[in-house]
Amino acid sequence: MTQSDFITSDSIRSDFSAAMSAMYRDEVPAYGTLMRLVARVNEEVLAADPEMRERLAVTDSLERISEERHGAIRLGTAQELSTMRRVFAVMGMHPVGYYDLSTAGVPVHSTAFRPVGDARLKINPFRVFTSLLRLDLIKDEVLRNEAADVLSKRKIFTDGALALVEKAERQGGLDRQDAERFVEEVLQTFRWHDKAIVSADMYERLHNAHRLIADVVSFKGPHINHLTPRTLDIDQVQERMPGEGIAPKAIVEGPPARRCPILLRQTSFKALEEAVSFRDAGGSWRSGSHTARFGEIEQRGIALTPKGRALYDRLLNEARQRCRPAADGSNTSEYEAALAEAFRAFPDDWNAIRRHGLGYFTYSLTAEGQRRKRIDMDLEAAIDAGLVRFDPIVYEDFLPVSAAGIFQSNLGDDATQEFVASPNQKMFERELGATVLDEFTHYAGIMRASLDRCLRHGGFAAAAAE
Ligand code: OOG
Ligand code: NI
Repeated sequence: MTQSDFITSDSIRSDFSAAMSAMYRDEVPAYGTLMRLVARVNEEVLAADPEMRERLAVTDSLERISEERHGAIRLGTAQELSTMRRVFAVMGMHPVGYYDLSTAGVPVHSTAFRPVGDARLKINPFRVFTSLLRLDLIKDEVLRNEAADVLSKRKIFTDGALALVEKAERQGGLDRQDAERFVEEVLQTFRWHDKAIVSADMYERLHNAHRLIADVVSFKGPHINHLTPRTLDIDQVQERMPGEGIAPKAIVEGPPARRCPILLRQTSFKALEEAVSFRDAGGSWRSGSHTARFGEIEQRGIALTPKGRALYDRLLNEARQRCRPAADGSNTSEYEAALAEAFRAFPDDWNAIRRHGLGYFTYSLTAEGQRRKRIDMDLEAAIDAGLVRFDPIVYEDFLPVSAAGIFQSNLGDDATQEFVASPNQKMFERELGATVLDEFTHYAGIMRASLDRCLRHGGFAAAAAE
């Protein structure tokens, strides 16, 4: 077996993402409806906005849009998390970022497994928001121990999946046949199971402690709880969802609608109540229901620098202090107005965002710039002269406040519960068995590399690139 017989991790990720999407479409038909709506809106946007189409084409990003999606899972133990890390590594997905959701009343902390680096993201940007349940935040000690006991006994990966992960690690890759089996085996972990592994009584007690605890502990595996396509116009999709028989949550999370989209805007449809059955002490099955799976869409904008992110956080806080969005939608327009008002302080022009150091961009030589042997001017002058162009770098990560809003809306809005804020990245990384990549460092690296490329070709004054 030589290296050249191996399938690339990027191609395994693409195959896995497609397989997951097909499985979820079968399991949750509303996801298929949403996908079709998003595809239609994206086509319309591209037809109406040639400038956006051109920007996406120039940056090789047009193809990825229709393929793009993220999913989310919730795990129960450190062992599950660290094995999941090894599974995702085979597909070229690595942990980026740490999200503490305890502050928002959700007893988990999370990371996003995703491809790292511009080229890999362009091939297929599939990501999975992965949360680990924090049993340490459950107050009831008896329940905590019972839950830990159930979790310690379950096996969420098939033997075949584990064997292939080990093989991939040993060999440094998988050949085509193994890669196909790997996708098939790993997919099983994310399937929905309608037979719970706990009794109706225990489910009830877990559910009373927190809905999310019941979701994680009661089943054989971490069913994928949503898959989110990327849209180029989230307001359009939100508006047209009811026409397709889908009821969206009251507000779009994240920044307001803008000419220059920043970070991430998300909305979802409510989780479905699905039939499940619980095992009684006597071994018989009792029917009940469980609510976990939902649909979500998102629109991605530019990745912000720490300075830009601080401004975003401040403005979002300001808006939410003025008007806290009600789950029933009764003050949606008031909230939207407060949000738009607050965000007037955030420049809405790519060049202003760039010059203020608020966002990350890639730089490249234009056709004219490439024709020049040497560019004897600084970067800003080269941009003004049309020799260098800049394009926003897409935000590939998540937002804790938005994630909390999505969690809440799907857990039932009455379920808001206080936990002591206790971010613990060190503990998370210990459980993960690795450190998470800092997203800002990553984006800064992509920007830097693009500048260096320009510099090598154009040789313009280096000082400008600082
Ligand atoms: C994850 C919610 C977070 C997002 O897009 O912010 C998320 C979950 O409900 O498990 O997926
Ligand atoms: Ni999501």
